[in-house]
Amino acid sequence: MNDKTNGNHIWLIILALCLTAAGGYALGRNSVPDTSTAQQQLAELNRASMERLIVEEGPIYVIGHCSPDSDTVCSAIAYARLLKLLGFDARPAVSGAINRETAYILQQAGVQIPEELIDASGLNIFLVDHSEYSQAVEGMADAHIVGILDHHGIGTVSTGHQVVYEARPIGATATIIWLDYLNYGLDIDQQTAHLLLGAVLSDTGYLTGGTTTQADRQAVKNLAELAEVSDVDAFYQKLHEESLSYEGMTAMEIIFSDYKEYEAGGFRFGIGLANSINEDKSRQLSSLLAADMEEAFASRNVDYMYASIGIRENGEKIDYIICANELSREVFTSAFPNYDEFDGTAYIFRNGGLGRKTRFVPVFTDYLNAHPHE
Ligand SMILES: [Mn+2]
Repeated sequence: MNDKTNGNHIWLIILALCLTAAGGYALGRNSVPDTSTAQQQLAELNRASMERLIVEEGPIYVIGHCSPDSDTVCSAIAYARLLKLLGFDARPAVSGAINRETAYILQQAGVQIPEELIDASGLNIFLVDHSEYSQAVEGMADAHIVGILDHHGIGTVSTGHQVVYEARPIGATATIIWLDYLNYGLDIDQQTAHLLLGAVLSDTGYLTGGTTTQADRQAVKNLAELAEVSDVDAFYQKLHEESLSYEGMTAMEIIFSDYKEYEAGGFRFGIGLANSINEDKSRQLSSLLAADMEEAFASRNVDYMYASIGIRENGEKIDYIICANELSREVFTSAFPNYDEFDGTAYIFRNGGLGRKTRFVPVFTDYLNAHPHE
């Protein structure tokens, strides 16, 4: 190799290093690279598409579902910040007390618990993580819905006027928000990154859940950098421990800590989720919950009610399903005749379990629609 070629090589290497550094910096900062006018133009067009958001007098409240989980709460805060960056008067809100896991994420991120909204009537509302009146705060039917951001099936909420409606079949609403920041060319601050990271980890079970996509994996990588969380494993471990801690909670509080209601075929049904570390603990928890299921059922206006206890052992998902009463049991076993075991209290689903979003609700909804209310 002569000197000239060698010199060229060095310059090429220096150029490549500069480009890599610039690209890395731009990605790390989550901003649109200066070199890409096409991307800048796209970001401007995306921002422009939000200009005519139809807002009535007063602020926009960004709010998730009742029995709020980490995805719902963190998404509300992160999306309210995005709307503010776009020039709107937006405020995050919650519908009910937050759980331990969410409290831990907020505390780590250094963010306050959003204000609690009791009644949505007459307010501008941007819904995140749900589109179902039965899961929404009181008065939603009389609210002015300005937008919906979700990763579930299309619910009952409807409007006559134009809205922002963005739904994607991915692991977390927080991942959609991460994508929106990218698409609008907006920077994600460290606090927001911390919130979104916690939410994606929580909703995807650290990227192991059935709804996880490449977008969720990339979001976790990027958000961990922006949040300066160097040990994601340890952060998730702590979240998981908090989510498993039912210390000092009554059976009723556990049943309703992550509880959602649905409508299908003229019926209403509710499913509460709980977590456990192994099958022994699941059996203990299922007898504790079973004792109060009738009372839980009586406290809500539903036709059927269930509690589901999930375990993730060596990457395998197992679910224990408890029926509130005889009628709930009859319909359940007709819709799901292929359970692996019934231990006298719970129907056990091994080999992937019976995920609420991925299997339980879609299959049960189809069943009820095929056997509607007389
Ligand atoms: Mn979610």
